[in-house]
Amino acid sequence: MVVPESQGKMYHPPPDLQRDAHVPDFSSYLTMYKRSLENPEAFWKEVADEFFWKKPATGPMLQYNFDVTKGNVFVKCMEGAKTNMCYNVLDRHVREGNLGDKVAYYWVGNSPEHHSTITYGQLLSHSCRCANVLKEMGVKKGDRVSIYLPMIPELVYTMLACARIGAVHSVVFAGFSSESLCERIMDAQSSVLVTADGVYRGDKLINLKQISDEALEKCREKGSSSVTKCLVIKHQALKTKTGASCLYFESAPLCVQTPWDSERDVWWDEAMSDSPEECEPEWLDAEDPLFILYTSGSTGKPKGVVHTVAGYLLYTFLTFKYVFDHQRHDVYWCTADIGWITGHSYITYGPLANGATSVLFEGVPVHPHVGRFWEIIEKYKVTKFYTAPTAIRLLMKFGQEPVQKYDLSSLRILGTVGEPINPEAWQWYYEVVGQSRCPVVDTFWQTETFCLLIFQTFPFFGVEPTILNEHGEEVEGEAEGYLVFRKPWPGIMRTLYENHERFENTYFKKFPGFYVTGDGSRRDKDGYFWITGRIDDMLNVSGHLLSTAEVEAALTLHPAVSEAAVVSRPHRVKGECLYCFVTLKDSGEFDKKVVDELKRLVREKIGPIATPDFIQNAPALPKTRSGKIMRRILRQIARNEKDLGDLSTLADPKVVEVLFSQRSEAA
Ligand code: 6R9
Repeated sequence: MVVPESQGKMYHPPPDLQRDAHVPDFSSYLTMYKRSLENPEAFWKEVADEFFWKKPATGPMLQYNFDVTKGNVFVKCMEGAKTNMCYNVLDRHVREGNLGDKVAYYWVGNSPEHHSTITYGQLLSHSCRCANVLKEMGVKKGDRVSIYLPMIPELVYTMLACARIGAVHSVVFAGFSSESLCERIMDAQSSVLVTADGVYRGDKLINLKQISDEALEKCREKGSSSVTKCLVIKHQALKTKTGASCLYFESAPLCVQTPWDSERDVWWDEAMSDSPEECEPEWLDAEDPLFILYTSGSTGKPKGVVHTVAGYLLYTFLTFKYVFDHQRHDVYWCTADIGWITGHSYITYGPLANGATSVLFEGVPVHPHVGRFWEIIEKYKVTKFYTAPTAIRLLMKFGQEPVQKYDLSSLRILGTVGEPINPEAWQWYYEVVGQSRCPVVDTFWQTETFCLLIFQTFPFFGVEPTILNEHGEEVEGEAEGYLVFRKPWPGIMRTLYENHERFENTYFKKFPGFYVTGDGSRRDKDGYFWITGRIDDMLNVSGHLLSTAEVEAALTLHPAVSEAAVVSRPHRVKGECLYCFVTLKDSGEFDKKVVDELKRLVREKIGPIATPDFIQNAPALPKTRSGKIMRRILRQIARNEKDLGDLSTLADPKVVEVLFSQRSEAA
């Protein structure tokens, strides 16, 4: 196992983990990897053999064109085959694998009082009943269904129900505003919206039905009334003793009736109660769409990334199996929200395709106390745990004590995703959470790539990354530049919904013949890939290219720092200079001493060229709802540009005001 290079050490997995693993060592991995590139047809065919195909493929495992100058960009996997995702992730296990009684999910609510267990058999029956409800509402193959739900089991039932009848689901994270929901409903032209009356996130009540009503009203005002039915779940946490849905507001114990349109709105419980448990799957073409997921894109209209049935099934299955080394008795937990791609691939489809047992967690890491994650790991004896660097940095702030209160001896493998992980966070995750015994798997991928691509700084099966310079030339050996891919893998996106031109322009125009990720990467002398962050996060200081990620990693090595974000600011002499936003741990005080120490640290770790010109105290950083730092906004704060444009993707817009008021002009 390799770790961020600045640590300069190799960490090896414990021998028992290695002995029982699907791939026991790196050389076996390399043999399989080489085979996946040299003979993709045989490699993917073997994977496909794990699943049920109503009709076999007539075309090859993969066909594609990545070169815009030679015609339309396309990718096809197993053309001619017919199958069904829901059948493969549920019926196959229940009917053929005898897993009907195996736990699919341990659901854990926002409040520790709320929890339940769902077996594969129950998941199948709920999904079929929901599929019948949707059919009853007129949903047919190819129709879009928008899902605006918190992390409750009904979210998974609805996704699988759509997959069963060939409807295309579009899950919208339940923290988005009515404006964002409306935009996504309109783009997808969904005919049904599935939502809940409300949900508590921590101790904050989110009035989902009201937001949904506002979204539908906004769509109507904009001339779009595609949604004819709204299916509404009564959230368990909002049910009163009488069973009525009731929204309590913090300020007053007031029961507010859920807003209702009796023509359009249907209660889930009522619709499900007499819905039949049998539902014949719709046999779909391999290349039929499975879902649309809008990327959180920091600027412009969201992009409706489209993924298709067969390619997704193969890739989500395989990545989950190998990257987390899935074993039959594992209890796996990915803390992401299903509203993001990580949740689609590694809470819903990947684990289910493998017949895994997962934790489905509705809450937040610090409610009702800062040891919530560790408490859940202890209770369910979680073996594989997958989270984001931002969550690790948040929890690090509270020190080791909340972690050490719990028994985490069940843990075997830890994973991270979403951003580059800084060495400080990596070290804490490895030593404090994993007790220096669990490998930490860093996984790099994107909504567009569907499933993970590079893990442990090495590509996954079938994936061949390369690095291009500014002129689009491939650079060999040790190099840094644009991370691109010359060939597809089964799970790559196929298009942007109803906008193939934008798809080609965004990802394939810059360097014809390559899928351009938009990320930068460095390849070291051993051929490992180190993601340096979004290309637009690169800085050019006095002609030296620096990645924001490496400066951030240096800053977070300081014991008082919990998080840092670095942006560029124009500089008369250097062209650009570094402006750093630094969040201190609870105990830390932001003073000149810390600023000087931080500057020294960056100088030491990277070199004098990277010495920050500005370091600002940031009580919090502006983040998207999926936890990504919005550097665009930080850049504008650094430049004192007040017109910030669209802030709708921000989780907490108040952060921006605070940062403006504390701008640092001191060099
Ligand atoms: C899965 C997901 C994609 C962007 C991607 C990159 C960044 C994700 C990363 C990482 C460094 C990692 N990213 N994982 N950067 N190391 N392990 O997050 O998808 O929301 O589409 O974001 O996230 O910049 O291009 P998505």
